[in-house]
Amino acid sequence: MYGKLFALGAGLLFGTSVLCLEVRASEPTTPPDPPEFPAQSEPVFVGVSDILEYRALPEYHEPEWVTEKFVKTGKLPPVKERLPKEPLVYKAANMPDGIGVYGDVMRHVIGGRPEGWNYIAGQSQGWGGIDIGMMECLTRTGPLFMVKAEELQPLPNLAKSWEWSDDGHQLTMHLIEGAKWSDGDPFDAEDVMFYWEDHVLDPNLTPLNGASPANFGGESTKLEKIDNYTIRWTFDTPFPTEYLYQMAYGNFCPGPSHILKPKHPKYSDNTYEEYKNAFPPEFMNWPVMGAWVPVEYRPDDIIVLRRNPYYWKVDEEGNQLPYLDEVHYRLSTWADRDVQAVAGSGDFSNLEQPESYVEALRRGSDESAPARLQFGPRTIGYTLQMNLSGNGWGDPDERAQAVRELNRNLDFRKAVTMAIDRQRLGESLVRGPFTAIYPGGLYAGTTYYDKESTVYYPYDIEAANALLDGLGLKDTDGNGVRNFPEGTAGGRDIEITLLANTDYNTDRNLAEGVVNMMQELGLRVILNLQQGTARDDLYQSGRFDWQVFRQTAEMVTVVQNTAMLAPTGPQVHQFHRAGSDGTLDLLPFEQELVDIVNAFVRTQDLNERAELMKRYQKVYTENVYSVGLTQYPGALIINKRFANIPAGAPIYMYNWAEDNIIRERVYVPKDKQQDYELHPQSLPGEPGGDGPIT
Ligand code: BQZ
Repeated sequence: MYGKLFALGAGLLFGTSVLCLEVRASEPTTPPDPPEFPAQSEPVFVGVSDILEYRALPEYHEPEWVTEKFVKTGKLPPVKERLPKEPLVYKAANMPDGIGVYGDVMRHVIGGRPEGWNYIAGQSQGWGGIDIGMMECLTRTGPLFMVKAEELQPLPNLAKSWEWSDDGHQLTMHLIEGAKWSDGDPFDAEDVMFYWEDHVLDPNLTPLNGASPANFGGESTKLEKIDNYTIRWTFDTPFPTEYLYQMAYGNFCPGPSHILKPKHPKYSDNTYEEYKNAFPPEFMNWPVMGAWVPVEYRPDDIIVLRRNPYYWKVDEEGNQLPYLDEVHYRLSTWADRDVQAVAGSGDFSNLEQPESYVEALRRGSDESAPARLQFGPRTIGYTLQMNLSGNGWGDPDERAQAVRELNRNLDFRKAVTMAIDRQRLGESLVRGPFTAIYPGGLYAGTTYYDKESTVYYPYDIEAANALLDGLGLKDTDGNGVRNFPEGTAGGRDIEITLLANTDYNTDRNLAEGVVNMMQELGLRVILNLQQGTARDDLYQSGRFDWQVFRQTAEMVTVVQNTAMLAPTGPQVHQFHRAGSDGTLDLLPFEQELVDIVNAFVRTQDLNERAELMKRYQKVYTENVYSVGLTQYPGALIINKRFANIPAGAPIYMYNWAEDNIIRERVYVPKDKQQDYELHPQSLPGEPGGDGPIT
């Protein structure tokens, strides 16, 4: 009693906040509700069988010029022979504008750059939809945004059907029969097994997007070839339907084994580095299962792709897809993608950097604007991730190791999260109803989100400083920066490197905001700004203290990349991987998260799943597993001449919009077609050849 009165009196007397005399960390609370932001259009929810099926049709068609210039001249077999016995058939009733016509181009602009075509050895092609369109996968998830909840499960794709054994431990998958790579080589189980055995299971290789055994249940999971078109999985746990999501883009997209195998170290004298780099971007006509094949590459300028003559999908009238004969990827910047899509010199963008929103909205609102904007739900989110490895991941020096020890301390993470003014941070990107305070963890507005399970430590710089005082982190040399305790890193100033991706203004702006806010906490945060690919390499190898990170699908849908929700394997997690001794030094709450995620995958009971994700959210946010920064909606910018763009297509949910809109069904009505083709009436040539043939 008297203590409090004295404190009050003393406080009033000395004009300091009475709180600072008996400060405690702000009471955790639940986050404020995000400001209303209705998505501008809603999907028409359907069942999987309303979208597609696999069946033989009475007749097939192709662009007339293909018949005239290629089939009649003997350069290509007739289209019927180029298609599987039962091609994938897209149903007209699910096509917003019905059966399409051939012709025209989709002009993408991207901010990445191609390293080469060896996607399954970990090479990036520059993102922005180029890999999504080339590398087809066992199942498909992008279009699931339009699938009704009671039927939600990954779409068949290269795997056309599957069934579980009675005990749920085996999954038999049937591959599409008679499909061919774009150079005519048969697609079959050999391609699947080469990907699985010599890439996912090979510890020397990590396919792009990081597929590892942990995505499929760990080392105990087995995959075997039954015959050319049948594979069989064997899992420890019964009915792990989760893994069907992992068999989609990102984690199970086989490569052309007939081209790759001879270069793989297991079958050649190549090193792994030589194998990974054996197919540079200059290698034209790279065989794909996707709708378009790279036929021209001009560094820092453009990649041009032409229609795949063996593409294994048709519409209900038997027209071989895609409708679009050509696709471009202009090699520029992500910000320029927005500008060009709005101006009409590009055709597509995921408006995902809030700095561009006001101008894009202004330009897009004009009746004569070449493109339309379609805002979706708040599925873009950023978080500040701390490297939580204490046993050597990324080979830290003494300073970095000392930072990691702080990262592993809950009071330190609480201090950091309470020193972030999220309202100010969001408004620094864009004013208006777009950004929302994001505490970290699962996103508000998504299936498994539960507000009451979400712990939010509000902005409170006094309490934050008191926490660091309590950790004995004093500014011993009076230069405004706290010092490590004596005996740690020589008692030097606490300097923390912050990794951020310079490909995006948003990443850079958020990182600069964090740097400024940490100054008030007496921490010197030093920006480490890296271009996309370099950033990816640094974070994947653990060479960072902190990083500003745009979150991936698992925080939106949970059912995808589920294994990545916690360090469920040594090389799975974004900010905690195994140290040099191969072990994961998990903190107790991390082990709890791992157990929750593993339990989630093991059950199909929807109520149990919901309860598990409430626990996940509680453990994640009360321990400040990562420091949420901001969450906001994106908008699809698409040129108005395109037809068959599904209503309510989000720029990011189960995948990016480049997958969600099903580009192989998109077309341009004849009267709106433009003359953008750079290689009209040509087709891909021989793999490694010098370009398209006419
Ligand atoms: C969308 C996407 C399609 C990767 C990439 C890029 C990489 C990350 C992420 C996005 C780009 C676009 O995102 O920003 O709008 O077109 O490509 O793949 O950020 O650096 O590693 O995860 O998807």
